[in-house]
Amino acid sequence: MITAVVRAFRTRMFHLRTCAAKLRPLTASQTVKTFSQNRPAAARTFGQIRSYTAPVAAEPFLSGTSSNYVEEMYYAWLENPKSVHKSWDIFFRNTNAGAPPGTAYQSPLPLSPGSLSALARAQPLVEAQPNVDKLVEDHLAVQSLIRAYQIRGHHVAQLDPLGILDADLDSSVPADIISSTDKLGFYGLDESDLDKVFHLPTTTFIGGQESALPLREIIRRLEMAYCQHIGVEFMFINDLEQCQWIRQKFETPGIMQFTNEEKRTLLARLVRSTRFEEFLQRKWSSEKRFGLEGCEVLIPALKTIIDKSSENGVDYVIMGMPHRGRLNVLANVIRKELEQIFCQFDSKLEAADEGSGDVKYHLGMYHRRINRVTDRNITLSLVANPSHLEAADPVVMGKTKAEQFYCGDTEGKKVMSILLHGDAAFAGQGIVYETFHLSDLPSYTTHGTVHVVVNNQIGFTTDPRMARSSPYPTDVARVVNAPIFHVNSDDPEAVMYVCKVAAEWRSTFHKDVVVDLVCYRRNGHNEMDEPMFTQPLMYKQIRKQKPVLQKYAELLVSQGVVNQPEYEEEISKYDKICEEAFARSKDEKILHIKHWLDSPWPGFFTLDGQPRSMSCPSTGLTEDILTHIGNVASSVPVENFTIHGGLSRILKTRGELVKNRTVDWALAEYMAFGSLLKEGIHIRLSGQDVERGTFSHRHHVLHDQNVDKRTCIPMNHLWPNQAPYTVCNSSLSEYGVLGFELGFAMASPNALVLWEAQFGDFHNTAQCIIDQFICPGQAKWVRQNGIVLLLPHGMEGMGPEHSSARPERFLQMCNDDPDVLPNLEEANFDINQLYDCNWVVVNCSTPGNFFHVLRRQILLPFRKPLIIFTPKSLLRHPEARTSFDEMLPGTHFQRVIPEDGPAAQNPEDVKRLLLCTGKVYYDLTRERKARSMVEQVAITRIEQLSPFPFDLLLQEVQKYPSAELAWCQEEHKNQGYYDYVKPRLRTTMNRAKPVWYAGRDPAAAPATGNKKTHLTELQRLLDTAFDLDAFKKFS
Ligand SMILES: Cc1ncc(C[n+]2csc(CCOP(=O)(O)OP(=O)(O)O)c2C)c(N)n1
Ligand SMILES: [Mg+2]
Repeated sequence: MITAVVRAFRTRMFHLRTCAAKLRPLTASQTVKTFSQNRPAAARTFGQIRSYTAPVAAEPFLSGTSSNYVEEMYYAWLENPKSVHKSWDIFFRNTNAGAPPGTAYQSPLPLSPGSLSALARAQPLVEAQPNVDKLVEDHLAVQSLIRAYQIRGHHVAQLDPLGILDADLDSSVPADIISSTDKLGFYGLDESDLDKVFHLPTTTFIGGQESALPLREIIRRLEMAYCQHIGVEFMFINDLEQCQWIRQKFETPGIMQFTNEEKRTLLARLVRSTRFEEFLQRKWSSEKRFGLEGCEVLIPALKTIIDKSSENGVDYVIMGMPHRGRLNVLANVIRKELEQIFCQFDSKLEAADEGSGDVKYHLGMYHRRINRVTDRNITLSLVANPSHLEAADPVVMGKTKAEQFYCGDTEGKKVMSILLHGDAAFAGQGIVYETFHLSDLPSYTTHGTVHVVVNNQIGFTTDPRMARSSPYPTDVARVVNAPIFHVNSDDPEAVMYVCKVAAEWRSTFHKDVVVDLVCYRRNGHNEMDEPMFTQPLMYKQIRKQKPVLQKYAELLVSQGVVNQPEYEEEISKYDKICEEAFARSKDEKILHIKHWLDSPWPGFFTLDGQPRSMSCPSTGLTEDILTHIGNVASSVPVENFTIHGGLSRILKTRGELVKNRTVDWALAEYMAFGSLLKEGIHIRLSGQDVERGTFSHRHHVLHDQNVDKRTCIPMNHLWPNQAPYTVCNSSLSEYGVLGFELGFAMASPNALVLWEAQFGDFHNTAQCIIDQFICPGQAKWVRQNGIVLLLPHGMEGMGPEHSSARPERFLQMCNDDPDVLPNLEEANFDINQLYDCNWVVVNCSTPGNFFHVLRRQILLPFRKPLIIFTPKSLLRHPEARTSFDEMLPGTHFQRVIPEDGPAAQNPEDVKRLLLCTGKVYYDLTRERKARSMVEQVAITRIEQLSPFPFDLLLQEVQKYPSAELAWCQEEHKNQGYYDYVKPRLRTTMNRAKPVWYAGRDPAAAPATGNKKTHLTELQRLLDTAFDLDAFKKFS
């Protein structure tokens, strides 16, 4: 009750303060000019002062813990004397009227009948005086002033080590920050108020043990907290506890203290960071390495975050970072053997692994070691990344989520991620925003990421003033209320402090936090690059800039924390380590990319990294299993759960299908998932609206129609001890979510991770993940990945936007050779082909085949990405059904479904063999039947487009010796599969026949927006497909 009352008072006071600040008329000194005053460069002295010592006389009135409460009541009373209890009204009237201490108080009368009239009779001791207004206004002004520093102090913090640019790209000083005494006028105060003592509100910690301070001291302490080498941005956070936590961390006098031991560790880490780059520069002066010079403090910063997190229970840190300083992070944070890094500079090194590898500053790493500070085990993993800046962000998140999931870390207490960013990329790349939006979603949260920005105030050659419209490069983080700690990187202790706070924030609140290391780049973009072409002034200053190691060493020597010989000894010790490793690196003749794996899969491969077999068992299931899954899929497996009437009908239809021993698309998917769950395989299906399914066919999450948010996932009620099923509607992001799922799939081979696009064409906003990770991932980084992409595809007359999942793009990126016929006699040809390919591309025409290919994905002894073009109209097509018979033990995924009708009985008489894939099959068979051409035309479906089933197609082609061969597709000629299939078909039959085309003409758009045109085009392609003279004119 009391708390509620106090809260009400506080709210009221806040309102009062804001209004007071707004309503106060501007004084003469507050002309427009004051709002854009230039920041006085030398107005402040920024020597670090870490303790606050000024003695302050406390006011006799209002002291102790109750003072804030009383103060708030007082202000409320000033606003409206009736808003407080009568006894307080009398008290305040007496106090303000000048009653001496001790006499203002009159005991409140007991609250009994009659007490109100007694109160009313109580008289003030003296009448009110007019100076009350000034007193109150001044107190309010000081509170506003404190708040102004908390909100805007960072704008004047000295963050740029070069002293050239303002980190917020704005040189003006906010009008409410006291950069000179005349600015006190903004608050209605003047110089004479500086020595007056003001009571401090509960929302500040600058007082330490004191509850009141002279104004002069208040301003000094605020400057110390907010305007030195740390700029704290946090007042946009809508959570009082979190704000108080941050205020306490930065305002408490003397809080930023380091022991001599900590200072020495920091120096040693700076030595390693600096000397590592110098060593590389000495040995390979003309090699690109994207050195860290100008931000050497990054290494101790990361180590501090890791130390602190380890102390708080974290034992696995997953990191993602761009090029800058990556080798240094590998060497000095992850502790990759130095010789392994150095040998990468040897161009004569031969690759031992399959694949094309990647440059040294993109490779990943996984390492388990003891954290020396905490003496606890810690595993560090740096995720391999492409050049595409920030693309690895969601991947790191997904991998982190998976590692948390598999070790039961539901709150992110054991596994965490750290993401590093460049300033230009952090501000410019939209994926940063998309990734932030995953950070608090139940199925995607990793319970807080620590972001570290290497803010060297330049992006390649571009000045930040040309590269972003936001004040800071970090503003994107504000969308998730992440606190942002800007820090001048030439102050290593300030950097360590904010890193420590960032790690504590993450372990306290489990939310994202940003450390913005404002630094510089000593060299060009890379070591070969001339920065003076474009940044002459900046680089003149940089040439004069003393390296941070030297500065800090001098500071510690002057403080007597180390002496010069000790410092030099530390340097030569590390140089020796580098030299010895360099000598050893010369013995390395072979490069094993597998030593650079970011996610090992223990036990999945043989010790030398090979699959345990080269075969795939049957993907069929017993009748019992099929029936059981079917029954659960068509029921509500919990009591008293009311589902929607429409859904009841859907489930009833499902039940009938099961009784008839058949499956449609949704049931086929159920069977595949449900059976894998039984086998201990975790399944995760993620994407926009996947729970119900965009086309309302799936319904994996049932919603109780009577109880809000009560849901049931029947898939999780299938078997005792089954693996968990995760199905999650995602945020509306393809790039972020696909990257996330790819990362999730990296963590374990024993999971089926699927991402479904709402419509297949939307995958193009995730193109970077497809082009840079999924397609070439194994070739570049050796790591296999079994992610499945479900891409709804098909020409249904819905216009250009929802028709094509762009099969041509995926097929163009397949690594199989169109002109070379593989050795078809090879044992396990199909599996070997799968093993060699970069990804598998399928377009199933039956639910049964969809079921088999999903199961095969896990039953294969290796992992490859699987791209599935999934249907829309076939989800409900009465012919698109599969009998249980085709899903029983012994059955397999059919790469090709050959013609099995009358044409196949007399193949010699067949005039045309139509080859197709996907749903056009149903249009073709309907048309063939209508034209009574079932004996003249054979229709064979290619279900697995890539790797291309050369072996099975050879059999098909040979089976129909007199038949013309035509590829039929509903997609336009320059799209779809034609360009992929045609050369391969010709290779299959040694170019013995032409491969004709029946389909739409080339076009720029994937489909027409006009339904009638769509139907006309369809009819035209069917006419061509069944006109046996259609190609005569060409032959
Ligand atoms: C998506 C993307 N676009 C462009 C590039 C080319 N590029 C490489 S580094 C770089 C500048 C990056 O600046 P910043 O993020 O500030 O990092 P810094 O190099 O300064 O550490 C650019 C534009 C890229 N790698 N990725
Ligand atoms: Mg930069």
